[in-house]
Amino acid sequence: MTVLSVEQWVADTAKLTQPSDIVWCNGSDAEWLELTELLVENGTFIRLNPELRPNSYLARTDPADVARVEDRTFICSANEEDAGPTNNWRDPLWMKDLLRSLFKGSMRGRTMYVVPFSMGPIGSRQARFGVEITDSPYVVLSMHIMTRVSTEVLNLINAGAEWVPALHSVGAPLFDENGIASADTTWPCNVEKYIAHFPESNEIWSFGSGYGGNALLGKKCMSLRIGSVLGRNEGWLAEHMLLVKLTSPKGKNFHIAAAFPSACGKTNLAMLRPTLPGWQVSTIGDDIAWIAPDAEGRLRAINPEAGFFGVAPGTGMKTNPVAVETMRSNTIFTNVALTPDGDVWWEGLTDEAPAQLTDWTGKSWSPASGKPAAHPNSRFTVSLSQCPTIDSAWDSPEGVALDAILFGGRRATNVPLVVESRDWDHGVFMGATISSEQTAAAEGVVGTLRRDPFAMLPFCGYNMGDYWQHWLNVGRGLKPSNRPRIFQVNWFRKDANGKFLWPGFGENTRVLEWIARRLENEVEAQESAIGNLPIIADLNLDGLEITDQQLADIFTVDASAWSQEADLTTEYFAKFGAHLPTTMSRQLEILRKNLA
Ligand code: OXD
Ligand code: MN
Repeated sequence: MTVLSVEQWVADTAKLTQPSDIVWCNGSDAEWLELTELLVENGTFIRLNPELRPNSYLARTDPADVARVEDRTFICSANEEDAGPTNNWRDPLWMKDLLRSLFKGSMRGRTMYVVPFSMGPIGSRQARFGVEITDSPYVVLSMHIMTRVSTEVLNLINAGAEWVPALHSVGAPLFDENGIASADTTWPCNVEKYIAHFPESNEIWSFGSGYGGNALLGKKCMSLRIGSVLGRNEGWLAEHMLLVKLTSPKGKNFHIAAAFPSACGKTNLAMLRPTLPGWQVSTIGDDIAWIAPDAEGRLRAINPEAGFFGVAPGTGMKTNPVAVETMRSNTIFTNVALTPDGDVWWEGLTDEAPAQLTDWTGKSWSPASGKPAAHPNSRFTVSLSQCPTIDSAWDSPEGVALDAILFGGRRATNVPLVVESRDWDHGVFMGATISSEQTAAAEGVVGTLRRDPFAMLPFCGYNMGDYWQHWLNVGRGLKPSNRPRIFQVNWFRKDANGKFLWPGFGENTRVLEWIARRLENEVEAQESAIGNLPIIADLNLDGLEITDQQLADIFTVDASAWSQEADLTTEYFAKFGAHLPTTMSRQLEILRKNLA
């Protein structure tokens, strides 16, 4: 689809953005060394104590550039309807004009880096290539970790492979058009931000932010928004899912992909330490899975990423010891706190906060400061290869054959701990109706449902109704016996007093064990209005302190509460008009009939 040569694109972009220098990146150790030294020198990076945290760095962002900016994220398809009611749409010609004016001279005085990268192992039929142009060395280093940066990618593109042009500028030139200089900062960015996607030409243009998914364009922009469009066109699925291998005490392996909205503990589940003896979880990915039918009619999944970009707060020896181990070295930390001996800290790393810290804004901090030392969205960026529980297949070009798909939200009510779909179509309905109750005023009205279908709300690059139909179509193309079984899980149900009913974390293995036993047809399930529930006696609850009442509560299907939820789903589905698959309306009718 991309007819442009990389060379021509780089030349055109340089003409537009006017950098002082162009560097073609290759992902080498020498490049890492050179750029880390540059960033330490200019103050963007603080080198952490090499004895405590070898080859690791702390970056502090501008306080106005700390997260993905969903309201500044745009899908620019020719027809507004193709972006659908869940996306911010802009006319592609209008947006290109605007972006050209913003990018004009935006790299003056800076170096423009050209970063050829692969999402997925180079050589995998499921991998896709991209080239990111950026004026941020922080982005280049993060791309080293998060993707496979290599000259081989450039050679393959020059030999004719498809690629996605991904253009990024922090939007902070060091000179204006008259040559008048502005002072540099340690985190250059622009108050105006645009994260724009052009699904008809597979292009990404990102302006004004240096942070995370706004700037590391292989991640949400390419692997999900553009990826979902490529998947629709080519017959595969680009998903916001973790990917793990579960191994039973008998040595049987199950590959599981799981979609959860952001901030529902995906990284914790991807690195789960089972509490049940003999069970093992090995990690393949914590955020994104690319899933495609293979020649045998099964779904195979790869993790297109090569690193973790995990949320630091709440990650500690109790909640996720594997993540803590993973980031002992070779890690970029962003917006965490600094200890007096040159190491990092964040809320939840240890039970007790150190007496003295430098907080994420660079100010002196003590537990009496009354505010968090690390930003709530502070991050660690580290290679998958450093994860002690990494699965041997993480880098395999063939990926893994999927056995089960899990959908989870953060639901205090209604949704049981685990429920199995009756069939593929019902499973797609479960995915389409994922939601979380709002827990903070900042998210909306507390207690109302935030819909996050397939956990893809901010990440689907086309009309969400068409995306559901695509899921239905992919399932229809598989032999029924080959289709992964679909389950809904909910670790967050609460009792009447607002207390969590389920301990979560490592204890979630008990749910995975039941799922594995279902996959092996070892246990029956009981039908309910919303799907197949476990027979309580089949759950392994050995050593778990949970009362019969709590167990009953966690599996209660309250028909009247579910009817109210079905009404909300009717309202929600109406937004999609003619793009709502009839199968989804039929599933909603089945639900209503079952509840009656
Ligand atoms: C993420 C997210 O950062 O989903 O992975 O927000
Ligand atoms: Mn995510």
